[in-house]
Amino acid sequence: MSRYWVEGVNLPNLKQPPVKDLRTFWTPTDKVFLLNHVGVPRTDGAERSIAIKGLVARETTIAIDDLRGMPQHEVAAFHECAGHPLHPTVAVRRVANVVWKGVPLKHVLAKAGVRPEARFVWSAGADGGDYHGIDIPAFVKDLPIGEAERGDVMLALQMNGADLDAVRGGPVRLVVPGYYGTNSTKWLVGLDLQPERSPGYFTTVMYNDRRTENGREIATPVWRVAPHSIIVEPAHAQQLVLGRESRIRGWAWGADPIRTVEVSTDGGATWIAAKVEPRVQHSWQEFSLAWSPTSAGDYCLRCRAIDEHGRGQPHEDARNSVFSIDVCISNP
Ligand SMILES: Nc1nc2c(c(=O)[nH]1)N[C@H]1C(S)=C(S)[C@@H](COP(=O)(O)O)O[C@H]1N2
Ligand SMILES: [Mo]
Repeated sequence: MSRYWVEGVNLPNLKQPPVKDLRTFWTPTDKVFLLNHVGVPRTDGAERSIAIKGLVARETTIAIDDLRGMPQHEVAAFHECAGHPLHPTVAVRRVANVVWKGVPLKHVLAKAGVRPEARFVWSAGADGGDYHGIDIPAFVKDLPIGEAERGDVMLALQMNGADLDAVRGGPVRLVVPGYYGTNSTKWLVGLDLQPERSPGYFTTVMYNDRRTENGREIATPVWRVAPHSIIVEPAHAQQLVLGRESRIRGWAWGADPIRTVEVSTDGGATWIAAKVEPRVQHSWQEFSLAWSPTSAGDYCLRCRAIDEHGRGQPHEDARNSVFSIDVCISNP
C-alpha cells in the first residue's frame, strides 16, 4: 500500500501527498491524490458500457471497446479536489497536473443526438453506498450542456499514459478540465440529458457554496476552479543557509489563466510579483522568484495568484485561501 494512504472506515478513500512532493511540472501518478467518497466499486472492465438517455434523439449504449476504437484526444490539465464537502471553506491543497487521454464527450453525445431542450448532462458512477449516514444510490454530478460541448471535456481512458486503474475510476471516467475534481465522475456508467440540475446529494445538496443576498439564498455550484497557488520550493520548515541565494518556486492555476502571482517573505506585509510562465491547455503555471535574505531568522512565505479577470485568493476561510509556509534561515 502507498505510504500516502489515509485510512478510511472501510476502504482507503483518501490519498494525499504533501505539497512539498509536488515539485515537478507533471505529477507522477504515484503522487496524484486519490479520493473516493463511498469506496471503490467492484467492476469488470470487460463487460462495462455507458448508457446515454434522457433528452436524446435515441437512447444509446456505448461499450468501452467502442470508446477505445474512437479517435483519442489528449488534454493536459491541473486536477484539484474542492476539499471536504462538509467543510467547504477549509483549504486542503489537494492538487496535481496530469495528462488525460480519451474521447471528447461531445463526440459520444453526438451518437445519441442531444435534443434542444437538454440543458444539463448528468453523469453517474458505478459507486454508491453510505456517506456519513446518508444513503447515496449512485455518485452523480451535473454540468451545463454548453460546457459539455467543449472539445476538452472527455471520457478518459488513460491518465499519464496508462489505462485508468480501478481506484482511479477506470475503465472510463469523465474529466472536466478547469472544473473541480469532484465533477470528474469516476467509474462512469451513465449519461443523462436533462432540463434541470440533478437532485443528487453530491450535486445540489453538497458542493454548492451558499450565501445570502437581500434575504435570498444564492447557491453557486462548485464547478469552475477559483485562482489558487502553492509554493513547492522551499518546503515548509526547511532550513536554509544565509548568503546562498534561494529561489521561491511554485504552481498557480484556476479555471482561467493566471496573469500574476505575488510572493511575500514577511508573512503578507509586503508582496513582490514573481515570474509566471504562460499556460499550456489547462495545466498549472510555474512561478518563481529569486530570494536573497539579508539576515538569519524565521520567515513566513506566502503566495497569491490573480487570474486574467482580476480574481484573486482570499486570505482565509476559503478552499483557495492564501498558502503559507515557514522557513528558517541560519548563519553559515
Ligand atoms: N464515481 C465517483 N467519482 C468521483 C468521486 C467519487 O467519490 N465517486 N469523487 C470525486 C472527487 S471529490 C474528486 S476530487 C475526484 C478525485 O479523482 P482522483 O481520485 O482520480 O484524484 O473524483 C471525483 N469523482
Ligand atoms: Mo474532491
